[in-house]
Amino acid sequence: MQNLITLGEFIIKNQQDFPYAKGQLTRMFNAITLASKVMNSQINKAGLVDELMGKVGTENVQGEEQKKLDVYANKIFINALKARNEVCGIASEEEEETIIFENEASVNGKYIVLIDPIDGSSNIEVNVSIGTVFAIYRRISPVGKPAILEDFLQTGRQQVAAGYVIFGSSTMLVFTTGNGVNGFTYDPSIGVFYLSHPNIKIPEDGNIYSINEGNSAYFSDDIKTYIDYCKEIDADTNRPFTGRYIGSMIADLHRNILKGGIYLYPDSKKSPQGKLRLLYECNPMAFLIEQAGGIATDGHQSILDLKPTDIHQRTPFYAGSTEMVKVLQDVLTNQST
Ligand code: P6P
Repeated sequence: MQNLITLGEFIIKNQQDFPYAKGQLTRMFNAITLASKVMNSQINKAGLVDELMGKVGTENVQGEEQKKLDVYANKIFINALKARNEVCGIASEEEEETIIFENEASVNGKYIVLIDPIDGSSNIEVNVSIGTVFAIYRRISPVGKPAILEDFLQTGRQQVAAGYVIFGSSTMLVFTTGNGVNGFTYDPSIGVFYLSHPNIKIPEDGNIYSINEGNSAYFSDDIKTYIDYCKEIDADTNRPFTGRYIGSMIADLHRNILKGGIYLYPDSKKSPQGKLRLLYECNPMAFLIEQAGGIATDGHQSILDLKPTDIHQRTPFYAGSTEMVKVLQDVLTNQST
């Protein structure tokens, strides 16, 4: 077992990575880890608690069926963050509009948080890993007044911290503050996150490709060409690659970050802008992947350089090991592979 460094000790030891925060990072991560602990205990028994399983019978702004756990998680994370005065506003996949905290303490908060409370919620009923994704920005509007929409529409390059919590065979928090990526595994017996994956680096190359090939009929010829490339026999380039796709972006990306690989959710006839949301799925994951030494692109530029215009906008998303993404980029710019 790694030498036992707790998340709290790690943040204090690395406080210099977050120079503007006198303990504010700690308090925001305390909110996120507290909510994660509550979610961990609920997810582990979701099959036993009718209030947590199944559909709510409503749709979110995306027109997607909301699962009871989506709505529950949204409430837990928002309440935990609201209780910390550092946060002046939140944007959530489950909320059509931004949530602006107008109480006196919160309008002095310097940070906003964008969150997908439960990514992969369709997997809840079948016991497959799901997760929470979050991005933290410093507000650009003046402190002392309520946050404004522009605070939420910054490019991903402006993130001060980002991460995900994966609820799988174990519960892990993986995050970056712009100085590398570190993973913490939760020990529920004592309620502590321990540093288990220090300084995560994604392998430069890999042989796992993750895409929903069931959508192939809708894909562009370039994406079909790349999928064919993944399946060709070529020992020099370790092909055919292995197909791995479980329909939870966080779980698919977590595996590919640790083992090497590429995750693709392209634009297609079925999803003209792609499916994944830029602000609270792609930007935080792109920040982590670039910090871990990989590439995250919309096919033309880094995800982190895309200028948002809407809090729920979607983007094509290709991310993972540098060498694998470069081959895809060659295909997308119609160079030979
Ligand atoms: P499809 C889950 O709904 C999600 O947003 C990602 O977590 C996942 O990778 C993707 O959608 C799955 O979408 O169209 O392949 O079922």
